[in-house]
Amino acid sequence: MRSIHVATAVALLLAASSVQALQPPQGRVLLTISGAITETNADGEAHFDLEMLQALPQHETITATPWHDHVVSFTGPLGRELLAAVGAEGQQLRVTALNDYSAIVPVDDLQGYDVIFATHMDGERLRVRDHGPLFIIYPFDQHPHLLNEEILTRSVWQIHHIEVLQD
Ligand SMILES: Nc1nc2c(c(=O)[nH]1)N[C@H]1C(S)=C(S)[C@@H](COP(=O)(O)O)O[C@H]1N2
Ligand SMILES: [Mo]
Repeated sequence: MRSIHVATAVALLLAASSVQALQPPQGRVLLTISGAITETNADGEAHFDLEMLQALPQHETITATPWHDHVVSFTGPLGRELLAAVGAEGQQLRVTALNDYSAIVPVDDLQGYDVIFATHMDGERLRVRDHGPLFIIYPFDQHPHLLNEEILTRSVWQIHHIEVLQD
């Protein structure tokens, strides 16, 4: 009996915490996620418009960066929430930019730190000319040891695609 109740409670908790099925995007697609994911809304991929990205739990990171001459406020979805939304199963991401730059980003970075996929800087949409539409921002000022060449190579801007690599 007891174990049945535990199982029921676990199922309810899972239902309450699990992500909604991904709806198709209504607006322009800013980000596609492919690879080892369980949640999709278009041809085996997850497509996100701005509204969908903003519906995810948001985080603000206030930090200096190597690319700005003042402390900046970035906002956007937390990386770990984005991964949860697509049911990411791999441990590594290949993050690709509009200019075809790409970097491998360990999922551990997103689990261990409040890494965001910034959509806004100082309250304004990131345009392509200022590193938009999406810019991976590590919390440099909160964790100064992150300011190293390895993490900088993972700080991809103008992101439009993430592939969750199969383990
Ligand atoms: N879209 C995009 N993001 C990128 C890069 C790039 O070329 N394109 N260069 C990466 C590398 S190798 C580093 S070290 C940092 C800093 O690049 P910078 O020295 O050109 O500012 O940004 C990273 N993010
Ligand atoms: Mo670099």
